[in-house]
Amino acid sequence: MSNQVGVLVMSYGTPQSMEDIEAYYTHIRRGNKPSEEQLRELTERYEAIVGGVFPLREHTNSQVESLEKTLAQDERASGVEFRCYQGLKHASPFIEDGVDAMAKDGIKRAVGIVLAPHYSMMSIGSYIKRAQAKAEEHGIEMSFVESYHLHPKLIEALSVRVSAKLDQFEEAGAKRDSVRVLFSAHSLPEKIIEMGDPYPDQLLETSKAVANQAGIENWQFTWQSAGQTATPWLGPDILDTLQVLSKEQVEDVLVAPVGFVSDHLEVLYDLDIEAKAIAKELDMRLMRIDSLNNDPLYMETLSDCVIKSWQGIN
Ligand code: FEC
Repeated sequence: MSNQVGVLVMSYGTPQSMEDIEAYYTHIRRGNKPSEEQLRELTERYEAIVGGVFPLREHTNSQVESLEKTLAQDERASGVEFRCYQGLKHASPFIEDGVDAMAKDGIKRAVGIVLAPHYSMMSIGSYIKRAQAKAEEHGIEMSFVESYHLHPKLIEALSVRVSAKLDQFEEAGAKRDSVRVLFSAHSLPEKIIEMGDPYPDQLLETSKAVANQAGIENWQFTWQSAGQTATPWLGPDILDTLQVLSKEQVEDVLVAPVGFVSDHLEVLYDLDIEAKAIAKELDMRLMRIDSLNNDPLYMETLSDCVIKSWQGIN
């Protein structure tokens, strides 16, 4: 029997090039092409952050590569070769392509994990559904990591980042305790609440755990990057939160986007450009924690979850 175990590492996906933005956006909109105005608006956002390579592609590639190396070094994996395959939700190589590649290599057992720590049926749930359907076609036995939002190494990596930026605030003359820490994540349509989705609670749990570990009390949670659709999305949005904080005379804000693990559009544009511009108008100082990208503690979080999931099917 082969000692190879496939690891399907799933991520949101980003266009390959500027010409690819329309196809990418159409995929996100489940086959409906965006209007010219929507396409122009998204293209402009990418133009503001892309210097050749789309950042999310670079980070996903490097996370998949680093995870494979981290797994190879884990003693619990001795005698087993974990082979990582990339599967993207909205771009090539798609989730189904990743599973096809595993089948082509003769993989019979695999673990699926998403580069996003919090479970929602609209995010992780849909990644898993697609991977499972394809794996069944190929007769691959797969288990999945559904969330890892309280993994001690993830919490440590995030709290170290929060503390490091609070140090910077202090060095710049701010009082540590008066910096308001805003934990944030991608908003989703409000209907997920009625559906009993664990996403909002898991995000609050991560925020509380990081706040405890970093020893901070001056914090709150806010949403970001909501879509423009007719149905309401979870709020308050970070841009509105900044307006409220300004009225409360808050001068220093540290954003910790704990729902994301990489530098990409929603961080590099929505926070670093859009939110920073609003903060400037309001005469507030806004900083953001560094993204995890391929931080060793994050890689160890993923590798621990993969191994535990594999042990369950082994
Ligand atoms: O850098 C990049 O190229 C991609 C950045 C990116 C990430 C990301 C993560 C999440 N999304 C989630 C939910 C939704 C829902 C819709 C939606 C729409 C977009 C659009 C772009 C986009 N998302 Fe995204 N998301 C990223 C990018 N997202 C671009 C389309 C334009 C726009 O609305 O701004 C609405 C779909 C619809 O119209 O029906 C819902 C969630 C995450 C975090 C979990 C994960 O990574 O899977 C949830 C990164």
